[in-house]
Amino acid sequence: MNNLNVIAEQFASGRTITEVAEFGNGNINDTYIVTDATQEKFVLQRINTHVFKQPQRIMQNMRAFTEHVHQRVQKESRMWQSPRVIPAQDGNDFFIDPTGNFWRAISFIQNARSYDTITNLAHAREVGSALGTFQSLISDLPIASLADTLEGFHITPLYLKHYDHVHARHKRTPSPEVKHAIQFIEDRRTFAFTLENAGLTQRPIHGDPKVNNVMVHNETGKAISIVDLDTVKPGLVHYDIGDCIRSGSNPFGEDAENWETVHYNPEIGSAILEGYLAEAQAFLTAADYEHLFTSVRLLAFELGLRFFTDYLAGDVYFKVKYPEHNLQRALVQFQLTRSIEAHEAEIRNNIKKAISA
Ligand code: GN1
Ligand code: MG
Repeated sequence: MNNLNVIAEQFASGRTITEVAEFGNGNINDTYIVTDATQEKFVLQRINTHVFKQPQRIMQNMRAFTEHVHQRVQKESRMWQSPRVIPAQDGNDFFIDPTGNFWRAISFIQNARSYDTITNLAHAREVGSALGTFQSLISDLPIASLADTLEGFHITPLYLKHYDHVHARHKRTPSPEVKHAIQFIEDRRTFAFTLENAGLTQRPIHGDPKVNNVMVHNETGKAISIVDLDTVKPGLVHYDIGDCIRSGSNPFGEDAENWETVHYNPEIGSAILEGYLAEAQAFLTAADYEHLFTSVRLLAFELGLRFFTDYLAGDVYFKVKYPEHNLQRALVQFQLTRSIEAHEAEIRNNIKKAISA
């Protein structure tokens, strides 16, 4: 028996564990799928406490919103599932192992899967609709009831400040690709402040609604859940819709082999937006609509900035599979940003059409 089995048993209420297998491809936490002797499954995760410095806050938030979401889903008879927290043997909703690692378990969404990239336009609409549904289900939670699980998350000016700090200390001679990234950032300094300076209202948000966090039912093809709830906290709904569209509209994905070929697909972008607005129109305001285009452009730029900074810092935040991984990821997001910029008029037009539909 290895350590992972012993840890999984903490959450298994005495059932025999038959398998613990790596699951998904998260960039921060380590995720495993645990199977017991009756073929029941649950998800076991080691929270990266270098990133989430107060992981108890994540569990505190999960307690607050999961119950709320379940009640609303029942009342509104929605086809929607939200992962539940599985308590550890001692009754806590986490387990700290002897070496200080922070573990938690959540229920597995049955009969569903996620995809790393959009498979067709119906899938794109489902991804947008999942984000709208989730935001709607938590929209009536007071933001004061949610703790800040990750300070500064999605505040682009703070990422820029951190980049300046790291860049100033970086001593290696820049390669042509690094020079390109540095110039790309320089050209968008003012832009980095647009959303934070817009005076928008904070609401409960998901924080990480990328394509592979949306669970699609195996038979119906309908989105039935959105997972990865660690960054549900107060924020701007724009971070969410911007992130969702930047993630879905890039058909080659975040790990595209050749970053120069990366582009924004306008049909996918519009389909995500349509799916989203069908749910979100009920709670969005005119001021919110004004900044939708900015959010798509900004979230792609911001993620590129975050990857690039981490590359310069020596890969201390995102897990990497090879030495230049964070640089490649950054170049992909910057190329996507450039393509989003080239499609500005069309995207703005599609937003107008989607709103009036
Ligand atoms: C991280 O760990 P993962 O893959 O769920 C990151 C997101 C990024 C994403 C890019 C807490 O999410 O903000 O958009 O990588 N999460 C955190 O793939 O920083
Ligand atoms: Mg995540």
